[in-house]
Amino acid sequence: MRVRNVSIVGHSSVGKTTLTEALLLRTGARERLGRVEEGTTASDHTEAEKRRGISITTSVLRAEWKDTTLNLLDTPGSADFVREIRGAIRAADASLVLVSAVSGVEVGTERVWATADGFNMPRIVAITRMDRERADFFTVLADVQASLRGPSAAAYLPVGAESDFRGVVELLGRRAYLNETGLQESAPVPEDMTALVEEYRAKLVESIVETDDELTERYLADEHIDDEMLHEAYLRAVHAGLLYPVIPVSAATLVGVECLLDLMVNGLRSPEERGPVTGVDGQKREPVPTAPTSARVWRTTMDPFVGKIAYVRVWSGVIRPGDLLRDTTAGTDVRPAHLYVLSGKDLVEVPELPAGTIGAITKINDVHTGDTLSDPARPIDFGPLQLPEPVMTVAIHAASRSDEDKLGTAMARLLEEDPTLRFERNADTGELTLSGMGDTHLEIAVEKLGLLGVNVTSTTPRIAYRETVRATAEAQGKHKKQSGGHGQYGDCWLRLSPSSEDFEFASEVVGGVVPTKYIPSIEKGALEARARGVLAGYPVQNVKVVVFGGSYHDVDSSDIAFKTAAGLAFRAAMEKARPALLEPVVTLRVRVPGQYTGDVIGDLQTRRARVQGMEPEGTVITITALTPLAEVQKYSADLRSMTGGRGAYSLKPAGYQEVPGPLTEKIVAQRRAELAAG
Ligand SMILES: Nc1nc2c(ncn2[C@@H]2O[C@H](COP(=O)(O)OP(=O)(O)OP(=O)(O)O)[C@@H](O)[C@H]2O)c(=O)[nH]1
Ligand SMILES: [Mg+2]
Repeated sequence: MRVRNVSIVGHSSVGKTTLTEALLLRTGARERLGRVEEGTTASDHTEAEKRRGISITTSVLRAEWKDTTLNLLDTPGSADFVREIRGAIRAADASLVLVSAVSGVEVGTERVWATADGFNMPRIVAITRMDRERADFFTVLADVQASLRGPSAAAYLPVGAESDFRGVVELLGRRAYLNETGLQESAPVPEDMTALVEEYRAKLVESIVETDDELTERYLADEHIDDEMLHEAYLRAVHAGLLYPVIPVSAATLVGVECLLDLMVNGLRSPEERGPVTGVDGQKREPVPTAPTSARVWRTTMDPFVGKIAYVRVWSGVIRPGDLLRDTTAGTDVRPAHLYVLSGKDLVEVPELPAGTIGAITKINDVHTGDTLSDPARPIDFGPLQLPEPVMTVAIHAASRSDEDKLGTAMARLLEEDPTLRFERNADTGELTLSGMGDTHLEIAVEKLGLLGVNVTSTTPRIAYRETVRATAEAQGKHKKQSGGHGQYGDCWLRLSPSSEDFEFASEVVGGVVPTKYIPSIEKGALEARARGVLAGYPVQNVKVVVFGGSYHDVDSSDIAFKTAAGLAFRAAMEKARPALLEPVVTLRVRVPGQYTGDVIGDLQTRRARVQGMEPEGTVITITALTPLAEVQKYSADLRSMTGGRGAYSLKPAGYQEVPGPLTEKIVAQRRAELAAG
């Protein structure tokens, strides 16, 4: 069985879905070229995708070309959907990386390239949109070779460019393939290109020779290398990921598409050629039907009709309906009922899923994204998918009581499907928050809740401010109620001072002015009081509390009286200790193409950020800045509009800093109004 499992990856909107559509049309899997703008592509089949004109999930599209089955995994481009991208790259055997002939290498290109490196993926680079104005194959080729690590070399050159892009020249064979009549026809190399072809063919030959010791020797000894030898070495190198061939295409005019199909079938490795896969414990599984069964679940989704669908890549053995499989990640057993191969939204039932296939299984509810399924007699675990930390958070508010009751279950379903979402109650603000990879990601999650019958709204989360003291101050707290009968009496003096610890408590009471047995109650009182600072009722941190005086009453003093007295003393002392408001700060790392540096830094300065460093890398630059969290809660959308979707960022908590005076007044006033309004 000849199969090629290929993930189609690249920056947002570079043209992955459109090229997939072109590949399907050229192979006859589709009769008409669907268009993203019209919502008629095979890949972007969900309502959310059609409405937004972007891919949100990875679709598997199936096609046949020259006796080979192609499983094309069309991935989303946006970093919001990193789980879909990484899962697909790992489930396939090679990657087709798209780079725009107009805008070149972008942040999204770099990201998928690094992921493909992480999984040692052989790859082809397609420079697409060659029919667009300002398309420039040679500049972008140089950009690819300068910015993306590894051995990329042009294997094809374009004939014409922009609206005149009408074919490609295959360099090794010195043959042109022109699409002047729609379908591709082979032709001699145009005369005006012969010098250019020889120049780039020589570069390609050099790249091929470098991958093969015997050829290197012949080359250095100036011995003749015949075309067949060269071609075999070329295919071996592409198979093994020692050479990344670059080809120009246009998904809109289909020029170069047939050559790309040939390159995928002849150049990329099959599941068998990929060789054994290794489990976390070092066990290996041969990619053959006779080996013990093993598979990985690379994505799961909830289908309104068939329920949960688990997308699997079968690494070894064969899965048949009713087989008993061990989910080694969850430690449970599953028995798949129905098996399918996929093409867009269509599930085609099949009698088995042998090693090397990408398919789907239903009726296995306890299985999650990233799980390994294997023969219970020979269990193996391939380990979880490494996923980045969320970068954006919203507060979630249920629309009604009944929505609130349903929220937990519905959210659990979302989290099961998508491990890059995080749902929690913020310990400081008490808000329910949902974190994810970006604003689009979170919007879609809220939409999905709606589809599950739970109406919620999302808002910018409250900031968990803190308070502290900047000076040392002392105060007395006296709690005295003695109006006949058993009274209450507690009296203590507290000193508050700044501390590098979160909270410190000590006693400097001498002479028993406050009996030792009440000291813990004083500490408790101080601890309780620090939960609501005097400025705006936020928790107090970095404070040292010392009890150094007081008095007691033999009968009326009690733990509760001293706890109350301590609370009074704490607040009174804090008022005098130059209280300050603290805000959470984050380390923000922004990656953008160099030309946006000025805009991004200018914008960061309006967000009270402190730039800490800039690291150029090829055409992209990483800016690191310490930034108040309050200023970057909606950064995902802002960065997208500043850079036309060409930037990415991550953020990590980095402690607290003092809020500037005027802003403190504003926040305190707002908070006091809220507290007053209850
Ligand atoms: N002229 C021209 N337009 C193209 C080409 N490829 C894609 N486009 C257009 O570019 C836009 C984005 O194309 P998509 O195929 O959705 O891009 P994508 O990479 O799948 O986008 P995401 O899935 O959102 O990352 C659409 O308007 C396409 O019509 C091409 O080769 N030539
Ligand atoms: Mg797409």
